[in-house]
This record gives sequence, C-alpha cells and structure tokens, in this order.
Amino acid sequence: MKTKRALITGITGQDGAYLASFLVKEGYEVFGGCRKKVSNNRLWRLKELGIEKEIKIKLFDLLDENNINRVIRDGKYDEIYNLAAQSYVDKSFVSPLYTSNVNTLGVIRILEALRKLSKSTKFYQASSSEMYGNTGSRAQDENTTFKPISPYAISKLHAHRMQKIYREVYNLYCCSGILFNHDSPLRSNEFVSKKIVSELVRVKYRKTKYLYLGNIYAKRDWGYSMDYVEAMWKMLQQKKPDDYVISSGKSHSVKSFVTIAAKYIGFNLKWRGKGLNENAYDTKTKKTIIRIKKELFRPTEIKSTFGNSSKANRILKWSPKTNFNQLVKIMSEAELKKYE
Ligand code: NDP
Ligand code: GDR
Repeated sequence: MKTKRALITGITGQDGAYLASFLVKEGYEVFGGCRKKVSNNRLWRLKELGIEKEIKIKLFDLLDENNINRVIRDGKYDEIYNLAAQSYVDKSFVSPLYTSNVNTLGVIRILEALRKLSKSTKFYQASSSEMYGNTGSRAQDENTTFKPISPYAISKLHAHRMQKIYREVYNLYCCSGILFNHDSPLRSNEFVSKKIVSELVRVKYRKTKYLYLGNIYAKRDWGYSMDYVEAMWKMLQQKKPDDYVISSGKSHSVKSFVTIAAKYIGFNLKWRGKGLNENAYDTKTKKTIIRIKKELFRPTEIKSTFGNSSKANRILKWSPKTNFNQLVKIMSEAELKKYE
C-alpha cells in the first residue's frame, strides 16, 4: 500500500507534536509546517517525543500566500492538518487584526490553494469551543448556536464557516474539529494549566514566591492533548467529511485545577478572602503562595465550557481516555521531574 503523506501546520505547537507522533506510528510520511527557520529550540516538543528525525520540516507561514501555494502544489499531500494559529485568546484582544490575518485569512489561503492546486487533499481545521461564547448551562454540541466574544473566537468561527463552504460548494474534503481545552506537559507556559503547575513547582523550589492568577472561577472542559489528536485523524478517515465536537463532557474551575495540582506538588491549600483579595496559603508553612492579579482578567470571559461529544463517540468511535484528575496528575508530575 502507498505510504500516506500528511502535512501538519503548527508542528512546533503542542498538538502538532502529539499528532506527528501519532501519524508516525500509523506509518505516515509526516511533513511539519514551521513558520520560521528551524532551530533545535523550536523543535523541543518533537525531541521530547523522540520523533524530531522522523519529521520533514517545510517552511510554512499562514501569512504568505505564495509560500502556501508552493508547499501545497509541490507536496501532493493526502491529508493536511491545519493546527497553526495565533492561539492565545488573551493576546487576540491586543492584536485583533493580526489574529484574523493568521486564523481566518490564513485558512482561506490554504483552502484556495487546495481548490486550485490539490483538490483531492483532505483538510482538517482546528476549530475551538471558544466559538460558542456564553451559551448557558446546556452542553455544547454541533447544533449549539455560536456567540463568540473574543477576537480569537470570531477569527476561528469565520474560518470554521469557510471550510464548510469549501466542503459544500467546492466539494473539497474538509472537516472541522470543535475542540474543547486540551492540555499536556507540552503546553506553552502562558496557558493556565501549564502556568499553574510550573509556577507551583517553582514556589516549591523557592524560585518564586507566588503563583498569580486572574479569574479562578472560570470553568473549562479540559482533556488531554494526546487523546484529542487521535480524533483529528479519525475525522479524515471517514467516507464523508463533517464537523465534530471533541470534549471530555465535564467542566472544572481554574480554582479546582489549582487545588488538585497543589496537592500533587506537595502543598495543602487553604483559600481565604474574596475578589481581588482572595488568596491561598499552604497549611504546613502558613505562607501565602497564590494571589489574584487584576491585570490577568480578560475584557470578556466565557464563564463555563462543557461539550457533548456523542456524535464523535457514535461515528468516530472516539472518547477521551484521560480524565481531569489524571491530566492534572500527569502535568504536575512532569513538571516536578524537571527538578529531580
Ligand atoms: P500552540 O499555540 O501550541 O501552537 C500553535 C502553532 O501555530 C505553533 O506551532 C506556532 O508556531 C504556529 N503558528 C503561529 N502563527 C503562525 C503562522 N503565521 N504561520 C504558521 N504557523 C504559525 O497551539 P495548540 O497546539 O494548543 O493548538 C493547535 C490548534 O488548535 C490551534 O489552531 C488552536 O487555536 C486550536 N485549538 C487548541 C485548543 C487547545 O486547547 N489546545 C482547543 C481548541 C482549538 P510558532 O512556534 O512559530 O509560534
Ligand atoms: P483558553 O485557555 O483561553 O481557554 O484558550 P487558557 O488556559 O489561557 O485560559 C483558561 C481559563 O483560565 C483563566 N485564567 C487564566 N488564564 C491564563 N492564561 N493565565 C492566567 O493567569 C489565568 N487566570 C485565570 C482564563 O481567564 C480562562 O478562563 C485555550 C487555547 O488553547 C485556545 O487556542 C483554544 O481555542 C481554547 O483553549 C479552547
């Protein structure tokens, strides 16, 4: 059988690394799109997974139409997974124009290249639960109305709708995964899960005094990236392209992430105070180790996300293998290991 060729954009990101590892195991020839010149530092996630030598790196920038056309025309890929994005919700408030250029126009640049140069390539778009906004207390599924409330969410929704147009109007094989938060030890430090574990470990080893957080009452449906990339692949193996929600189905507050992580890292937290004065101390040392910072709150915030993946479960035979507690444990232990 012919070896399948897949291009993963955003190969230097969290999901890019796990998906690459998954596809290598499936026997694919894997190409990784990287927007800047490759250096060892930039490929640290691939190194962690022991696959950096297996991935063929291609210079690929979502802002550069000529570059995208060239890579897609020459690559003759069976599958393209577009994981590249300006993926920070908070940064999108500071750079809305740039966010849309990368996350929306970048996707349209790929779709146009596929339409003109590579119609048989299957395409996966990384959509996001952020697109829902605040929708109330019911679980969000493929039929829930989108009410995006950040420039990031709007940019993702525009791209999400465009891939559907290319599927329905131009007959391209396009799928969108509406993924809820998924994290791992390979998460960037700016996201709250990784920030919590890395800062708490730094507090433990006296590299810093406090973990500062914003809205600890925001609730997210968290899963493990390694589980979620398999769903991306499964979407592209179906007869008919479609969109799927990928989630754990359970919502937890940032505060409960902190409390559980603190336990794994060796603290026994007690919370006290209210609002910006709320903080947490370790009952063993009586020292305050967590504080709230106004600057870390967002201009708009989704109170809670909570997905319903029954369509993915039914059609893709996908369900998450790792629960919230296990995720927090995996991330806490990986961070502690760095100091052993
Ligand atoms: P990361 O932030 O870890 O990775 C983003 C990747 O995009 C990086 O490789 C980055 O490269 C690359 N990138 C940024 N700008 C460009 C550009 N102009 N051209 C080409 N590449 C670019 O994200 P994740 O791996 O966590 O997420 C993967 C995708 O899934 C993203 O699209 C994200 O928005 C989406 N998503 C993620 C969820 C999650 O919980 N992780 C949930 C739902 C959706 P560089 O290293 O150079 O910065
Ligand atoms: P999110 O992830 O915005 O959901 O986007 P993030 O981890 O940044 O925030 C989750 C929640 O934690 C709250 N929070 C803080 N967040 C950060 N980063 N830092 C803090 O100090 C802090 N304190 C509280 C946030 O307000 C938020 O409610 C991720 C990204 O991967 C997106 O690309 C993806 O689309 C969505 O998940 C689904």
